[in-house]
Amino acid sequence: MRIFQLLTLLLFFSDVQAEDGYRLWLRYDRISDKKLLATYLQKTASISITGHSTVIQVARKELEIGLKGLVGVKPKFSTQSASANLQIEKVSRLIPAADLLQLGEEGFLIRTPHYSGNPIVITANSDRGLLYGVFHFLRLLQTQQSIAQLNIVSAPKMKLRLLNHWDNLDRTVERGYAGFSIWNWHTLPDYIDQRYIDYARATASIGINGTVLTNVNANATVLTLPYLQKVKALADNFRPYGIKVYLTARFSAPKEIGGLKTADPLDSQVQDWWKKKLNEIYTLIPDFGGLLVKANSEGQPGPQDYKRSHADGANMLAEAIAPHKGIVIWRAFVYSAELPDDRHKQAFTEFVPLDGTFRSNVLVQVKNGAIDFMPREPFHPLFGAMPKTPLMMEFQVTQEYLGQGTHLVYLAPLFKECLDSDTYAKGKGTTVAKIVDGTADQHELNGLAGVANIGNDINWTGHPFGQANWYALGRLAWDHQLSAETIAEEWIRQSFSNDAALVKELSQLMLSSRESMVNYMNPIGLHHIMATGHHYGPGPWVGNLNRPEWNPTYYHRADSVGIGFNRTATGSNALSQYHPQAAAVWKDPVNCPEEYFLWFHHVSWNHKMKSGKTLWEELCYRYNAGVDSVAMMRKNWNKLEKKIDEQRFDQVKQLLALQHREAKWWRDACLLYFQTFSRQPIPAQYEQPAHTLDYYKSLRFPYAPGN
Ligand code: GCW
Repeated sequence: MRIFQLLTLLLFFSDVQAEDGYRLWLRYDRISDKKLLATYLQKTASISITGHSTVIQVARKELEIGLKGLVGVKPKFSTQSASANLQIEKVSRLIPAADLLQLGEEGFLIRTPHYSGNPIVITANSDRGLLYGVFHFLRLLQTQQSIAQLNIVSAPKMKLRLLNHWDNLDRTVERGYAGFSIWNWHTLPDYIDQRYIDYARATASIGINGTVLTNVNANATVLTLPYLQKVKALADNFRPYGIKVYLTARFSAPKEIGGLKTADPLDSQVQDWWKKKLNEIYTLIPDFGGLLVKANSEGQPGPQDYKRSHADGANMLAEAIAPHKGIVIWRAFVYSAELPDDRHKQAFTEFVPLDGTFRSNVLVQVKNGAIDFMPREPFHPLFGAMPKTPLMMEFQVTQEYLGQGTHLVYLAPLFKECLDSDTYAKGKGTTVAKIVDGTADQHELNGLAGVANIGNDINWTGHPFGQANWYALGRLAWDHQLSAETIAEEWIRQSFSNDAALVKELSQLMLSSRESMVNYMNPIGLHHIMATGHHYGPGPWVGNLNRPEWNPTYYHRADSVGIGFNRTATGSNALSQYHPQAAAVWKDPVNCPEEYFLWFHHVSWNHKMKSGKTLWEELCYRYNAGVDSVAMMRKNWNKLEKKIDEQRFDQVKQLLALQHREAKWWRDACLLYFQTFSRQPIPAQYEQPAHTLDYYKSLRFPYAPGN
């Protein structure tokens, strides 16, 4: 072989081996621990798997890929369970019927029954359950768990576990920071990109069972036949992974693509149009999941354009989709330009009176907080306030206000904080999680969704650690009792390595990252003070936008006396929308946890905080603590150089430097601006701003992504 060819070949292989992040948490690298490897080899030496469905084929394929990588042997499959070491079978006779009962439709059981030799049994009531069991089994191996005596019973706590893509048909992604949309609408339906399959594998591996393909700021074109054929192609490829597709419905579609004069939900022609449209969709995609709707919000059309209510709109669609057993997910993210009331209160005011009027196949999807995916937000007062309506959770996985594509921010602590909050709706302990999973009010229909952070970047999420947020969303939708720590550890072990010291270091880095971000962006309950439009970086001075509640000045209310939004009875009284016991936590300025202080109170610059510092000093301290913690993250990351592949090490190193710079930018811009009100110096022990306030105000980012 010529030297040139050899070099090319070498280069090719080194490329293939490179950790570009494409493999996500499904890397399946060889088990390094020799003893474990021997056990795994023995336990998987022969595998029986019964059934022929496409779901079973996918499970087999994943075992093949997984075991080939992890133990280095292509598994031998048979349908004869008696002698196999690993027996994968629906409704296994080795497992008592009562145990199967608790698994429901999608759960699984992995057990080493003491009798009948020593096989491992993976069983479930459905093929989808088996697939989840297989993914879990592979996760056990990847995270190097003992599989000597297994007894795992796992069933999802939520019925609907969805990704919401805010992807447009032109492949731009609203609030997307990882390139363009992974859906290549132009080449669909003929061309099935391998990425679609790998997306389905990763998504199914964490238990997600539905994907809304399109942006909630919807385009009716996706409901036209040529596009529905493209949607069908995706649905056909996702079905074997237990993933249903959903679409966003533009409320004015009957006018825009149906030629009608109105989209009034009480108009019989409009109703017929939707019925026919849904028949068409279900003819192509018999298991189509349903429609997600953003209506009368931020300029989107909706039933209120015809003086009808949100329930009128949702019920009209729900009726049209009901014969197909589909559902309608109606978003509660509404606030109106005309209403002078605190935006915090508007969704509650609008939706609570509608409780009990929605059809049984409607869920109302509520963002975790009442404003908008802020770094820290109290839970949305709607949770617990609409007992007759299933409320679905909407988390943001893409990091619109949370560092976009440049900051390492692990979001599981944010998700958990909300899910574990006590609404007191049915007495102490009625957590948001219990409202959302349906247990508080016995809703069989229930679910959790996350706005996807996925794009066509080689590593899917832009920032390599963005993958952890996609992972965490799925794991928490499956089991919201998992801790942020457990999820981080699982993810690290699969995505980096099982080296105990590395796992510890990376966990610490991830688990502290959300609090750092809160400190350098929005400490002490500040919120919505980012720059206009693209929302990249700070913009607390912005006060000239048409709608009052789009202005940061509306939220922080800084003046010569102090700063913060008074939402108590002497202010907007948003607190009155919470259960009195929940409100009691925040109501009293003396006891209000300081992380929510300026969210609920207007506080004097000289107020003495728990630390003994004045509010102004505390603000300076927090912003600096945020920056310092990013400096610490950089230092700790650099120590890991020998333990992490070169490619990702370097990528994250650069991104952390960027994050450090941006954290300083947030700190300096915000402190300089708030200083114009506090009229006090930034204490000398802190690094002083590098530029003037005018400089920060002059910065422009016309092409910032995601806008
Ligand atoms: O957070 C805001 C975003 C919008 C988004 C909207 C929503 C899809 O800035 O880009 O629109 O929320 O959730 O509807």
